[in-house]
Amino acid sequence: MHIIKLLAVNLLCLCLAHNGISQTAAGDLIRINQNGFYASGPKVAVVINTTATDFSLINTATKEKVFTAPLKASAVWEYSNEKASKADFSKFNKPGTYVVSVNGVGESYPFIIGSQVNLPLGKAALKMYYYQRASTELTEKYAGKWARKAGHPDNEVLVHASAATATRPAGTKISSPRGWYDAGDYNKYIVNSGISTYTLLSLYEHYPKFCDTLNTFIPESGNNLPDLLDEVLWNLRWMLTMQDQDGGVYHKLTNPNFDGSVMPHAATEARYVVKKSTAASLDFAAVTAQAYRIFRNFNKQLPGFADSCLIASKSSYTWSKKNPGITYVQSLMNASYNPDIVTGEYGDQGLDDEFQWAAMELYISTGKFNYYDEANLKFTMNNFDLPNWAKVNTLGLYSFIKFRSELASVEEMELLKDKLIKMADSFRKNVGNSAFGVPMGLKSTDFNWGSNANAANQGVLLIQAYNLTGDKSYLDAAVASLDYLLGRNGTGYSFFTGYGEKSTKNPHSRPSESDGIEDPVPGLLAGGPNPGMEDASNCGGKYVGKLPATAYIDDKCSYASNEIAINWNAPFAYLTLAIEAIKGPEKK
Ligand code: 9MR
Repeated sequence: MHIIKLLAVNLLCLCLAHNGISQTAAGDLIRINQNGFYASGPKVAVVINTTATDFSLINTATKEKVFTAPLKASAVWEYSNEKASKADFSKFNKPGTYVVSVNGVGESYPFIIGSQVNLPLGKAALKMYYYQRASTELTEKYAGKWARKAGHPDNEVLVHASAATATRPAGTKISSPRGWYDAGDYNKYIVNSGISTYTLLSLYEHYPKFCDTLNTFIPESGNNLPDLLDEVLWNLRWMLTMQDQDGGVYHKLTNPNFDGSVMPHAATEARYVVKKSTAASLDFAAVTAQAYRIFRNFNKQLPGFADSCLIASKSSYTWSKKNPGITYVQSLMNASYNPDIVTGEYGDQGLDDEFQWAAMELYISTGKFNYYDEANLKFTMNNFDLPNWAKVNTLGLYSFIKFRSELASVEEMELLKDKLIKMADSFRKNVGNSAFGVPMGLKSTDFNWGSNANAANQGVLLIQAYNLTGDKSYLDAAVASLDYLLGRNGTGYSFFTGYGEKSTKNPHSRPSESDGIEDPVPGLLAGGPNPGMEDASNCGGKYVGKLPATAYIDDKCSYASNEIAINWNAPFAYLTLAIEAIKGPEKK
């Protein structure tokens, strides 16, 4: 029976090979980081549902078999319901391009072994923000075949009735240009800008020397600022325009309805700033406090800019204390004001974490004890968790850890360090425990809308633990998060456009949907598997996998699994580039 089955499989493979698709079939069964591995680091693939006992590496240039080793005993990954056998070739460290080959299965997609393997991806992840710029043309020089006309000047934005004040009544026009489009849609949301901008600024704050030399080839490249900061300024300057005269910050700048699938210049609906919210104001306060710390070192290039950030931060924090519970609930807002707004909500009912984050950043930036007291650290140690747009206080924890030597007065510093290490330990442990060898899936809730940002943020958290302890096993675990995102996952996709033979090709992103160019804009991280499948009706039965780690479709219909977003790319950019900053070029 067994032999008959094997023969049948081989026959099937031969037929597929004849049709030129055997590579794909085999590639789908050998899940591997399709970008590659550091010569000196761990290198693991997982082989699905196989009875084979060993695997080999083949050099794609010479066709030579260069390494053979046994497969590890298999285990079932509960999130994809697949039996996974690990192929560990960490010992093999010769630079080159290879495939993993398994008898009866075939060959994996190709990958490289080398030095600085994630540098191109990190730069592409940053360049994504250039492609997301509102209010500007993207020229061929910088955007290549993805050049496009300017869209959304946003210099005449209407104050929505929900945001009206005596000095800015409904219908007042304000100028609020620049900023990054949030995601596959063209709206600009402060809450989501908060965590995204912080994450990119942290990359700079944690690795300034490395970032100073990063060239992402944007129009500002070669001016007197690092490219990363030039890019962040595009969004930060927009954020600053979102502050009302009383210090509060508008929740978002948006059309009433989502645009159709058109290029930016063709999306010309009226735009509004809507109701000020406490979450937006506090996220704004945190980011502008952090920006002050970074840009005060560039006062010559940007006279007064850092100071304006700090002033803006303090006034939005003060506004939030006076208005501590103004949540953004779109249905309620639409019941009271016109026109109805139906774009992304970024609604958040729990604001303790936003208060804590803003207070922590302001304390680091000013040294003023009132912010330290208001951060209320003593009683909130259990409230830290993996960050996302709605849960932000762990970002403040990262900043405290980073500035620990300057924060001698913080009594809770040991507790904070302990908290970070405990969180990192549980993710690191999952690398050893999970059948796919990844931090992802510690909790089943890791798989939700934007799950890939959870994977990337787990990597970012592990990097903080590495920076605190110097323990290399945290760094290796962070690299495993990248392995997950680039192919060692329940779908076999590399979720990063432009990198990997089987990578996301049809992201839910209006420019990539409507530019008439086959290749998607490069450097976009797809949202990833999401068993919620909130777009199932939109995607007409196209989801094949429905399990937590397989509920993904590479189709532009899928905003719930295949959209792109600034808060998903940011931890990916941080992760790839922090790893590069730490490792540097490997010595031969
Ligand atoms: O990332 C957001 C996710 O956590 C929410 O579950 C989802 C539904 O509210 O919205 C996501 O954010 C979207 C935003 O509302 C509008 N722009 C696109 C964002 C990514 O899909």
